[in-house]
Amino acid sequence: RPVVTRPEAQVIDMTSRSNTLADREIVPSEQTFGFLGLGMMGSTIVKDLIYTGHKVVVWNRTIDKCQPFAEAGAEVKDTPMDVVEAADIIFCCVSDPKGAKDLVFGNCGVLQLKDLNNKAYVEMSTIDPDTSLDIGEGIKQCNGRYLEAQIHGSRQEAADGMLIILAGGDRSVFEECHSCFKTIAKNTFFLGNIGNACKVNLILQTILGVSLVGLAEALALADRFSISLNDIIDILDLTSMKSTMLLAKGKEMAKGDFNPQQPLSHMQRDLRLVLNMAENLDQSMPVTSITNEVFKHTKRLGYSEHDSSAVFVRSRF
Ligand code: NA7
Repeated sequence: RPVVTRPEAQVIDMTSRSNTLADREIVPSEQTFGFLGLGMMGSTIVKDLIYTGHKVVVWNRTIDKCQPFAEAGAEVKDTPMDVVEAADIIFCCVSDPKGAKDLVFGNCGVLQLKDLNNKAYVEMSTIDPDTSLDIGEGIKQCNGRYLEAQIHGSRQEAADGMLIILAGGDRSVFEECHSCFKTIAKNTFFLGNIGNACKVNLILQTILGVSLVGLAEALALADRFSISLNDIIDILDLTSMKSTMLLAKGKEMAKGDFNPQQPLSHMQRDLRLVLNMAENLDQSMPVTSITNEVFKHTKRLGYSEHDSSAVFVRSRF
């Protein structure tokens, strides 16, 4: 198996601002916002919230990642529970459903506080509807309010303030998050009950995952014929099939540049969640199943932390 170089560690640039912020006239909410999880998405979001004048309290499992935010004016806490005590509305943005549940139900988690006193908890980590229902139930049983706010978009779209927010659950929380959502997103949708936003987000990810594997296989075939991939992309651009995503990902595949905008491990996690959802409904999804296998295999080849477009490498074998 060839040795695969890990992508360079991404470092958040605390000085960069998205161009979109200048046009949005954001009046920051007076409430204090807690933030659990300062990965690439969380960091990008918190940076812009601080810049637009929101009061922010943060926690991250690896504590070192909090330092630049402390310097930028955020308060740093030792545990998720401490963040909940200090904030009115708490956002969570971690890798997966297990991490999201740990932060709520685990030791030093949110529910250790017993009485949330009408505080709001907003789940931004990509999760499945059942996990969201469990978290929502736990929060409500402790007198809290719950909103799932799934963030659809790449790390670059987060940096540009161009995410799409898909929300479900408590409408009052959705309204109270208005200035935060306006800071980070180009559109927000309130989709009703808990679970609906998770379903919509995972359905969109299914379209993305299946499209990427189709693109990768087609470009790999072109490569076998020694047809220039750039020519294929230029021609694709002139057809009715063109889309910003297909063109951007095609260019990345042609260059072999898999700088993680949407890490491959996240894409495979999403497909796994989709298939579990479908399983519960006896819904047949043969193409998605194969797509999941393709991403799983690419992960095994060492491309977990690369962009999802690295699926092209596997197609070329
Ligand atoms: P990253 O950059 O991989 O960051 C993942 C974050 O999740 C990071 O802060 C991790 O903490 C944290 N994490 C992961 N597992 C846990 C557990 N078990 N407990 C606490 N914290 C945890 O991902 P992104 O920021 O790109 O994406 C985050 C979410 O946004 C994801 O669901 C996307 O789909 C949308 P660490 O720094 O490793 O200590």
